[in-house]
Amino acid sequence: MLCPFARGQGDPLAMPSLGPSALFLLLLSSVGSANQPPNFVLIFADDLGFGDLASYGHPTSATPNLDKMAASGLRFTDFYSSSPVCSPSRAALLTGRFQTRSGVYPGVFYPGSRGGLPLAEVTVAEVLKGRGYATAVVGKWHLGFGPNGTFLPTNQGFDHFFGVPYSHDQGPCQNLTCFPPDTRCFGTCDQGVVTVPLIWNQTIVEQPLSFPRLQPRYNAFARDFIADCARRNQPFLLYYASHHTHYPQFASQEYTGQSPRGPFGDALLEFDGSVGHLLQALQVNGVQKNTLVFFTADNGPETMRMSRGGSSGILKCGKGTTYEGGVREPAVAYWPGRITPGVTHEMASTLDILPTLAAMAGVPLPNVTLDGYDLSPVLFGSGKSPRRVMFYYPPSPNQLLGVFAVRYQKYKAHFFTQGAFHSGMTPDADCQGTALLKAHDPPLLFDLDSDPAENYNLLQGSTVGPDVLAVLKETRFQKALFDKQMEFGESQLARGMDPSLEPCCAPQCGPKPSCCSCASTS
Ligand code: CSN
Ligand code: MG
Repeated sequence: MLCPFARGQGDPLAMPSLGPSALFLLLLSSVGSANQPPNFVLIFADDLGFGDLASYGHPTSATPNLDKMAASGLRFTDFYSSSPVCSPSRAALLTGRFQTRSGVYPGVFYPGSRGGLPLAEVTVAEVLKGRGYATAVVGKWHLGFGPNGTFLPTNQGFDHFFGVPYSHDQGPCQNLTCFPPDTRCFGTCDQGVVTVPLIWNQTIVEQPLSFPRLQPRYNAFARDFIADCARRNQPFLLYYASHHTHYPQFASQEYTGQSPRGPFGDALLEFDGSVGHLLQALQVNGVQKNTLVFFTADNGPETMRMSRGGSSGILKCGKGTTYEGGVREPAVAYWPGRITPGVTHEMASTLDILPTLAAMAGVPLPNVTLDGYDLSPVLFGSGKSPRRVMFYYPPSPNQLLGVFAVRYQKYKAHFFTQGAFHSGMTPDADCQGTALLKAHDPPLLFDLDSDPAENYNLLQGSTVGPDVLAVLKETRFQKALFDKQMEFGESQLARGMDPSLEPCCAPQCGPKPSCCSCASTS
């Protein structure tokens, strides 16, 4: 039987239960490993906005564990994802390179996509394997499936994968996302493709998967992975890529109806609960003193879902746009005893994760062009962020236009703006899908420290001083320099789709896609 939790022979996560004396030995052994490189837990939320957490000002969100992390960790106010949509932002997180280099554009991967994150790209998991790390990803991959699962995480440096290869709305989801199961779920998601599979390493263990059952299974998998690594005294990278709070929102029985914020709040509460489970697993296994936990999200809120779609708070627009709401995200670095609690306004990005973890683990950087920096000075309070500039690509970047916007220190210049259907349904016309691509010459220029909402163009009005003109010149220079050196990799999304590549638990069955249905084997 194919069961991720089976503790049989040959199971990579097999673990005997530990008695008190074994636990004592385990604690001793972790004390004795002071020069062992740290463990890393990367927590990545999906479509979660800058204004969605209580610790970022939301009045009704219930996120006690994330708030605890924020209160006893380092909370970022100026942290950026590399893209306002999912696949490219994940590609950048894992490679430290803009999605344009790896070819993860335009848009996002679909179940039958031919392409994926190229195997030649070096992921943070592959980097850390160079120092003997155990690596696992739990949750949403969204960097391709491809022929025979070519692009699955197990071919990108991860020892284990337990999760979904793409977004959970990329398949028919009638009655799959709500509890109790016979209630009418909200939305039907994508029709005409296979139902969403749950995959363990390379094998489909359930199709369609039951979403209200999913989070408890993820929690158990993550706990077993942490326990197994702790027992073997092996450093680890756990990349926990939650489906929450992406549409369609779901939650297990424990969390359904528990939040004052409705289905979005329930999904967020369940996500927060899983963060609590992770922190507890670190504690129980005695590795919390040697583990950096880093939390952020892939892109801004999908306001087209209205009250189910999340909030960018004070920031403008959301998912799919290069306004702040599309890419600026909550982020917390948590390592009690090593990282001083506080708030930082230093600029940082998901692009910086790979260089930072590599430095902390003492492994060399891959021999490729990186777009990230080592954030150690920010995390450990020894200095300023090495990142002075951030570049903003739209979901469909091209070489002709280059980056849409540049942030230089506290200033942001928009050279192009465009709305997105994902950012619709708010009163701001600039965010809507009907707001067409617009070039700005001179660019729209904002001071994000005094005007984070991007309301007041510094170049509008009578008095434009020399300081502002100097900034204008600098942002133009930065854009030109960046666009000139950027090498676009071959587009993986332009390779198109082939329905026969969609994951199917019964490969020889017919007619597809409806025959691809198998009961749980876990
Ligand atoms: S995303 O959401 O994967 O979190 O970016 O589920 O951009 O066309 C985005 N898109 C399906 C999605 C499609 C998604 C798109
Ligand atoms: Mg997303």
